[in-house]
Amino acid sequence: MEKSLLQQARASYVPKLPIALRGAVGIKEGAPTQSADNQEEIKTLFPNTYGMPLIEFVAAEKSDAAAMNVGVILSGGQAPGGHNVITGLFDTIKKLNPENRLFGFILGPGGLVSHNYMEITADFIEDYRNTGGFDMIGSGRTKLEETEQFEKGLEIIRKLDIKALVIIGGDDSNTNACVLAEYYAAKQYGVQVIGCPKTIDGDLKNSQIETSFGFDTATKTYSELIGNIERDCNSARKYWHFIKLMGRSASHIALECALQCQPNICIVSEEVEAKDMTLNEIVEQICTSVAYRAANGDNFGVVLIPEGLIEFVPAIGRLIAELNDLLAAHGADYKDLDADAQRQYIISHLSDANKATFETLPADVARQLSLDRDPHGNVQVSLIETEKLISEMCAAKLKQWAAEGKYTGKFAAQHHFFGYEGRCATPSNFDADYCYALGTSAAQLIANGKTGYMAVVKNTTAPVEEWQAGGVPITMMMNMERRNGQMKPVIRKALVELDGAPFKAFAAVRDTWAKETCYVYPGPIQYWGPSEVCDRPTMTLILEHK
Ligand code: FBP
Repeated sequence: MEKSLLQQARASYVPKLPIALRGAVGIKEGAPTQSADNQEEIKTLFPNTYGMPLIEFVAAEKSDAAAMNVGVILSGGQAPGGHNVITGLFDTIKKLNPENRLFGFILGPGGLVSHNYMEITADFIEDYRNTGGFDMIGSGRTKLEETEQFEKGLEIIRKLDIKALVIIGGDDSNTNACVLAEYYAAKQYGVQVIGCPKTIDGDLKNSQIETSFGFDTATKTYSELIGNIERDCNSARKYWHFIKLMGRSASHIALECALQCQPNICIVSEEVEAKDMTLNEIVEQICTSVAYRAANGDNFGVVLIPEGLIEFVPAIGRLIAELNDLLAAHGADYKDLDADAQRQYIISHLSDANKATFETLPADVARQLSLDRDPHGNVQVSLIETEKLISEMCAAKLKQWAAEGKYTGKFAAQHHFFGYEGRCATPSNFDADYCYALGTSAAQLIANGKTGYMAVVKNTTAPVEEWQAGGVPITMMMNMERRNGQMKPVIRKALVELDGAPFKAFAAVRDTWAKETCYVYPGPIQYWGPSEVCDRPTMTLILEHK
């Protein structure tokens, strides 16, 4: 691998670890836990892994661990820091016993089922320390949920004498990790399964998980780009920039970037849903800012749009729910028809209210909503050009306002989508340290015989030495939700809370941002330099833990 100069210098960064994980590690067990909701159903579905206690790691005199081989899987979308979870895991199992071996399953959970793996060796792993990306072993979105897949996986687990699997993934992948842990426990196979909280989306968090890894680096990367655009926009003063930001459902990324960059407008999907807003009302909100600023001679601005917005507009959300059921029950009847015939089939099967919504959407957006789903049943919102849809609707509204004499400015729009460019960025110090600690914790959970746990690290707004590492039973985060037309046990996704500190901080100042030019230019992630610049956590984390 040819390495850039930054990569070469960054390779020697030694991630900081919480004190409890630096030497020999012991565990402290808390009280039994309960699931987030639907306790009786979750308990019945997970009889072997329900109710386990929280675990905290503490410094110990010495720790004994039996020899063990471990398998690791990267699952779902890339997030900066994944490689450091693996280096933390590798270094710890080797420290526990140099004979221990680590196997990586290639291209995600599918690698376990198809027995596609490689051994991660000391030489090999050196090239990946503190690097972004998941290219060390690749990632994939295969959903592990069938008994046949679990049994197929067991064959290779037995062959490689693997004691435990570490699944590094988001809410869907950790839900599957929990199902797998329960299955192997019920069968008494003696195979442990441990999860790690990954996703740039920041929506895998709760009372026990402060943040998912990758959110810090991805939002800092986007904020650098948004700040650059703001400065360009404030220099030329002739464009409105519509920027769609990744985050499949929750608006945490958009909100964090807004807090860092202070754009004129940031739409928060959760607010749109709570206020039962229509697309037209969102457009009016933006146009009001455009018209106000134009009256002051400011024909420029920046609008942030979360990529999940479309699903949160209540009328469209109701349409998607019906489309999901239709897809589950009759998808096979129409998925191979041509585009027009598919559209007609769908229209003829929808309820009147949803049919009306479907017919008003541009054809490509309607098609995306009705057809393509990822293996977990999610609408692929990254493929929908919401930023163009909204800016075109704004242009039409402003034209109408101009005709009515309500607006006299010039409106020229530029469009951007920031998503993939943040997912593999070189991890910030925060993510490099956090991920290394998560990998170390996963190894310690395995060494202590735990299964069905997620590795966690808390108190992350304090200096790293004061971080608290441990494990949380995955069942504790679960509830029942409707997926693909059926009620399923899943990890509850954390959406932006409208009474939470980050949203309130934003809501308190956004009217000023909409009228004036208050841009902040965060600049690029810094890896060396003053700690207040290099080690600072996200504003979301700081505000949530004030
Ligand atoms: P995960 O939930 O798997 O971490 O993925 C997050 C994400 O980056 C979303 O923000 C985005 O909508 C989606 O993945 C894009 O998926 P893909 O990489 O398959 O295009």
